[in-house]
Amino acid sequence: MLETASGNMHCNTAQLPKDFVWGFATASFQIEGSTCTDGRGKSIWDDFAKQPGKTIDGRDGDIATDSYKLWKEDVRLLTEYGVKVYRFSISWSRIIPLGGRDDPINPKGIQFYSNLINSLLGNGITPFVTLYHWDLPQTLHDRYGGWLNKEEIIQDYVRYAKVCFEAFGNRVKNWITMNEPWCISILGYSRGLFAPGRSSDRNRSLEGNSSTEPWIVGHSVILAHAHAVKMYRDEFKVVQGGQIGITLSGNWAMPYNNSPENIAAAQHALDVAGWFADAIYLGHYPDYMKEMLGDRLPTFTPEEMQVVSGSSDFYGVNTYTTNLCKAGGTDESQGLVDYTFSRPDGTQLGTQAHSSWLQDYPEGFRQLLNYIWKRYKHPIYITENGFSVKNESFKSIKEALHDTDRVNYFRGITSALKAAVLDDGVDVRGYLAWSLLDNFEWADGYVTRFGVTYVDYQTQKRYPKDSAKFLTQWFKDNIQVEEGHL
Ligand code: BGP
Repeated sequence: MLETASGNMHCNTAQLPKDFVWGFATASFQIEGSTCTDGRGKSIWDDFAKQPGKTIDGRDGDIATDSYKLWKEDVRLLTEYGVKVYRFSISWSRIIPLGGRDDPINPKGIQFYSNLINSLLGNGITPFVTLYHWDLPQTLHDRYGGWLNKEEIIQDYVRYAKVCFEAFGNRVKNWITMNEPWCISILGYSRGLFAPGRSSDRNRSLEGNSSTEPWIVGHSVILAHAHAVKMYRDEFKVVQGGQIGITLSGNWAMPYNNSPENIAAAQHALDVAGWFADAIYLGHYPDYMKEMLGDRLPTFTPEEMQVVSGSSDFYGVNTYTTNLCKAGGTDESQGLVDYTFSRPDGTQLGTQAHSSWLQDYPEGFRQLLNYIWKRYKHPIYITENGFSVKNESFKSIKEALHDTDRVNYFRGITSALKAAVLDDGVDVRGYLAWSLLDNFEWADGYVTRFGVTYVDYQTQKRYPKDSAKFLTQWFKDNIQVEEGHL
């Protein structure tokens, strides 16, 4: 564990390097809507979100923030906020509606993203493109079980990636293969909270086996990622000159107190994140995962490991909070370590967000960055970070625009970011806040809002919140200016 980093967090006046990039992140299913438009095929989230009880407000992604139609408005906001980069994801089933390697490509899907990319570049904004942010084509799930079928899914994913590199790689130089494999595996195949909603808990799902499926799925995701990276490096990188990597979940874990069991529990929480990171950056699964899961954890053949090891040019991390970890309680063999936000003396770690799993603790953010840098030694991009203000959906628009808790969150985070980069020497290359807009927050429907832009879902009108202004100003003040751009 690293020592608390709060000491000199607020006294650093130097600036981040001039090539440091910042911006916002979104994901296709969370913003696009128009799920039946221009030949898009179904994704596993389309029908899942419509099943009773799967989203807390009973709403689905059919309209979302209507960004398939209103994307120019989104680009206008990005320009107004003065970002350098924008991270969005491509909907696989817009590009290849049936998903598979022999299935036809949809020219209208290609055209949509091509227009978006051109518009971003025309406005001086660099695209960071995620290939997979959880919206698997439904057909692939129906045909062969999707991520459960390693042999099939690798081939289909690699072909999809190739279509994207061919269509957009002349303009896109920053690729992210997968968003948060932990969520794909654990929330989709163990807890049944995310599509395809499989779980051993028969109150949640009629199908699934939580003790085996998440590990099989995680393994397929790593291999599909690694094969796509290999193909990119072999066939595209030299000509196109881009970088490619993966984005992993990464909340900081601290022991609840100094008991050896709780210290171990905090390390176990980090090791579960290491399920993907250790394989990709260190070339093996963490010992803890191997001990915990035994032969339920698939193994890599030496040939597979050769493809997996080193298969990321950078470390993309989505990080939101810090957990105080406790031994026992939650079943670690399901990849879940029990945690709390209440310290032993009863005080809270930080301000509570609307999301039950999120409190504001910027020191944890700095410690996480140090941990990743020391352990994995790859340049870091923070590919998501943000805060859902409590009950924002129940406030008037006017009130919601003054999102003070989010501003305070970003104030702490940006200060910790600066300390990590300038004082600790962590190689962070970019920061992307979640999210540009309020959007469809998966199982939380539209009730939980993470946007720096308020979306009125009646009119789809967008309104910048105070947090947008804060981030715009902060990055303006805290990144060195390139000569000639004063
Ligand atoms: C991340 C996802 C995002 C976003 C965010 C907020 O894990 O990559 O897509 O949704 O979490 O969390 P949630 O939507 O669960 O409230």
